[in-house]
Amino acid sequence: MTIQQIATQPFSDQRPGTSGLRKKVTRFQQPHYLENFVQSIFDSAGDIQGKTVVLGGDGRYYNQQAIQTIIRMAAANDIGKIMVGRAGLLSTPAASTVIRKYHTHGGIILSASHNAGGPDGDFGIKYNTANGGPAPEKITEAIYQRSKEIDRYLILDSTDVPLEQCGTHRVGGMEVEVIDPVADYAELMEQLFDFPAIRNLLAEGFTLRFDAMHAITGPYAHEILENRLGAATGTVINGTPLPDFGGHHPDPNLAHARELVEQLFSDEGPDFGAASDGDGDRNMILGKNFYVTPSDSLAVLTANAGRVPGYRNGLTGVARSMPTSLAVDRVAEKLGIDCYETPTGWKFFGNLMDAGKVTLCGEESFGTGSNHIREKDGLWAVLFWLNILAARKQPVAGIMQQHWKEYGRNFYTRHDYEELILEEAQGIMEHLEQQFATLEGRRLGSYRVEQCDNFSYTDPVDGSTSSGQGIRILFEDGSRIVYRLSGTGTVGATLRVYIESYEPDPGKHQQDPQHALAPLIDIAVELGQIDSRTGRTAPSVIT
Ligand code: VG1
Ligand code: CO
Repeated sequence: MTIQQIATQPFSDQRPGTSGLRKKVTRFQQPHYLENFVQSIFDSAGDIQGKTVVLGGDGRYYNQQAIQTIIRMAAANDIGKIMVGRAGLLSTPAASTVIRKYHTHGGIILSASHNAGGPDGDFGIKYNTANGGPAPEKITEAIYQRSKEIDRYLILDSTDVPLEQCGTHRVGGMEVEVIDPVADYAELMEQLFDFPAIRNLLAEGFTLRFDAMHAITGPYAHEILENRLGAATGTVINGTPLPDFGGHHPDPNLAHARELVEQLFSDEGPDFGAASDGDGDRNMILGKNFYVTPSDSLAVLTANAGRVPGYRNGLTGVARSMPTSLAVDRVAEKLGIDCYETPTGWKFFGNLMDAGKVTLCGEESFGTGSNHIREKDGLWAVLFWLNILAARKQPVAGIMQQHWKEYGRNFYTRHDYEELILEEAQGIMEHLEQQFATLEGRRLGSYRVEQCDNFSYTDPVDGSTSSGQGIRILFEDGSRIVYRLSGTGTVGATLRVYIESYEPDPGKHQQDPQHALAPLIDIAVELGQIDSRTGRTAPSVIT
């Protein structure tokens, strides 16, 4: 086995987005494309010689080939040991768990999360640091800079490593340990949650359905929900990971997890439903005939954390991404703890958690998590809810209604316009910024604009600043409209419009959010000139 030094030329499009580098599979299949990016990671990840690195992915198309290539490159770059999930699989939260538990130097996660898979779908790769979290912008930017000047990569001339069974192998001077992808994660979950109480709840006849969407959480959910908690066989649907996710988007929302939603909204449906995404870090929570908005979910978890063993000693603080609704802010205020507002993307929560400033955090995009790891965590959120349900013995809808009664309701919706022409989408953002000066103080319908800005964040721990994180139109009554361009798409541009208003009156809490927010939605479309600039008369996805 010899180390080969392969001459290469830079690609200009390897800047990581909200969560790693995401491109079409066909782009990644171009000669040297994957290798250039992996070498750029190794060149930017500090002193990796002799260190241990975790490796795994969500099982999507190209996962297998990429894993073998990365193993050969790791060996050629003098990495000491690779810990890889069996069959090359590791959910994003499980990868974070393993990095932390075994104190590794970092990890490489192969996933394009909720994006479609298969030969014509998307692929992705991301680097996590020793705290188990996504590399901060300082490092992703260094990787990008390196990718622009790279002229060689190192790879070992070796055969594929068998990954189907746990065990250890040698590749050149490097050790490869194939680990059970579920065990460490399941053990951590047992430490955090009251498994006996959840087991009792299920034994009493409480029923649930978990949709793994043919993605990575299937094996995790079978083990935790069915084997360890005793949920009936068949609780987990679409539980076998497939390279193309069965042709669907592994995106747990009302649009893409339709089968599950139909079950929960039928008379003979289960009491509780949940789904997770491609790489297992997102969650959707459903009750009988009831959908829990992700921002509300974060607020409920925060308000009820005292009922869960892992959080019984209190929360140091909470954090939410800027577009996430302010529902959790109200709970934090009542609890007397700090609430931080960060830009979109989990990498911004890492410093706050490492510094002990926050315990729970979340995003409106079906992401919730805590300082147990440094990624958002889909099954963790499901178990948190089950623990609350076991403790409170009330239906999901009842818990939510009571929450709104106590704190008021933040009506919330996100409208996505997908696959827009990039220039048109940028034009909307520029047009909005140009209106800032004339908007402040102006009356729009029954709302008065108090402030507009493009959100900028200074990390309270390391002082780094991230600007241009989304346009905010803030109204005097606390309502908000936020506009952002997505950083995870691979085709054209996706415009996300987030709309929120606060309703203290319980008599008005039963409205449909699309109805309650209708006047603000109209204002959002008008201010952005969305119709005329894009030719779209409706969003592609509403969540
Ligand atoms: C989206 C979400 C963001 C999330 C990110 C990664 O990013 O809005 O909240 O952190 O996806 O999640 P964007 O830039 O497209 O809005 V995942 O589960 O795709 O890793
Ligand atoms: Co994901």
